[in-house]
Amino acid sequence: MSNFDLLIRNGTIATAADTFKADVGVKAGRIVSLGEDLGSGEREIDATGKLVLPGGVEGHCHIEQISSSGVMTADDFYSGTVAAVFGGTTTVIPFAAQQKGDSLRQTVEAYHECAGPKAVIDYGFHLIISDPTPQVIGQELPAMIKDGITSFKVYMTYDDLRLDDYQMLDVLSAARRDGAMVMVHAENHDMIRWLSEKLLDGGHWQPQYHAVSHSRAGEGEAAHRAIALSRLMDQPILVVHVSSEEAMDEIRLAQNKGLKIFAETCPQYLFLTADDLKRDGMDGAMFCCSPPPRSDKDQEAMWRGLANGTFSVFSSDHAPYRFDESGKLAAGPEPTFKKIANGVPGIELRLPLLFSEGVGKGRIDLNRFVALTATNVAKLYGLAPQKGTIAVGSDADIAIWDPDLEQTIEHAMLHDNVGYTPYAGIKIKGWPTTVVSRGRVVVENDTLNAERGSGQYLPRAVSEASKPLGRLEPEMDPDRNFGAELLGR
Ligand code: DUC
Ligand code: ZN
Ligand code: ZN
Repeated sequence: MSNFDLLIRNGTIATAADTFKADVGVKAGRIVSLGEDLGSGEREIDATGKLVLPGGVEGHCHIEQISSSGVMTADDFYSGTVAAVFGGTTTVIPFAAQQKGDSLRQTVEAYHECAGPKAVIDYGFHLIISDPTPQVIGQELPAMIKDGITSFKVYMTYDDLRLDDYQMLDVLSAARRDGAMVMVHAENHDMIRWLSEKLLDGGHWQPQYHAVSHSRAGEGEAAHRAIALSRLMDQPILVVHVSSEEAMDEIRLAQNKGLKIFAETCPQYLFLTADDLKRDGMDGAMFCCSPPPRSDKDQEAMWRGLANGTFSVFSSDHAPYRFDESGKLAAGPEPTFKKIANGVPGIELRLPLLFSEGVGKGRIDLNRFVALTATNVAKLYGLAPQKGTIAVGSDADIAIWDPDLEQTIEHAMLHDNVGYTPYAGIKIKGWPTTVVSRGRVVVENDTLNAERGSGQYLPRAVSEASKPLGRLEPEMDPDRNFGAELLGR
């Protein structure tokens, strides 16, 4: 009689803290034992020479989402989660995006209907708040947080999504009341609008001008402003998809002052530059995302921020649009840069790219890799310790890596529905060849063994990270001022 449903033997385990040799015993979908000579399993995997890592937790991806200009992503919850799991990710937290006028419950129910029958790995949702009415802030948001949607994204730009500073304060105050994490897309809307109009007036409509219109100064300014709003409300934020040294420096400065400002960067800011948007004809559209890829110097800064802890998480911001009339070119064969659907795919390559160029080239160590791609994501978004680590009691979500497998990236090796990858031609070393989700061996020998709809929905807890510092500005301090009223207590 076997002790375990699954036993992974002889591998090298890495968590966010340690690297050690041990066997992993799995029963009823959870890790129940770590140790030497653990006995036998119904199913055994020999991981000699392999790395046994927590499955990745993807904290920023857009799946089966209609963009604010009405374009549907190429990936639905089946292809999106299949692509994720082949790249070593076992949990995704995509967005349920509120359209103006919709209630948050309506919004989330619609995404449940899409995800439930299709997802092959476990998933939660962040909300995107585009319409923070008093009803949304006062009733709907607290109810959603209690239901386990404990994080939401707000935008400082995009015509149909952006919140002004007053609305941002309303959202931060609601987050403070119930302990939710606020993710901020930080770019200065009017700087983008002004630059775009001037560029278009001058006949500069091609994809490359997208990068010009989304300036570093505008990203840095918005990051600074978001931090000031967070400081006034004493409510942590997470600045998503940081692309520029300027924005990163603002974040580092705030962190050095002891503020709870978290930050994320993404593969497009390590591997692409604004020059990619200058490729022939409309090809540059394949690299248009916001914020845009920038310079070699900014790339180096992002690597520095990953190594020194400025960034807590590394996400793909997978926003998949095909390079055709269903996606990037929905507005016509030669749209102006303003009309190109924003976003790049990356859900499957997120981990292999960072592993190869980060761990493989000595820029970050293996434990930091695990922290950035799994453990910190789970902690920030209320999924720890169920997800994001290898520990007794955690879900058996495990990626077994061949650290020596060398490949040159091409789209044919990927499982998304996008038809291209911006990372084609890059040589990488290391790939997760066997992937386990809640104890099920879902990927092995390049084959998927998971039914549509077998992923489970994850209601999430309120995270420690989203709790206020308790360090109130004098203006907000109840003992000295009107703080009790201002903070709604
Ligand atoms: N920018 C976003 O803010 N979201 C999706 C993709 C993108 O490029
Ligand atoms: Zn964004
Ligand atoms: Zn995004």
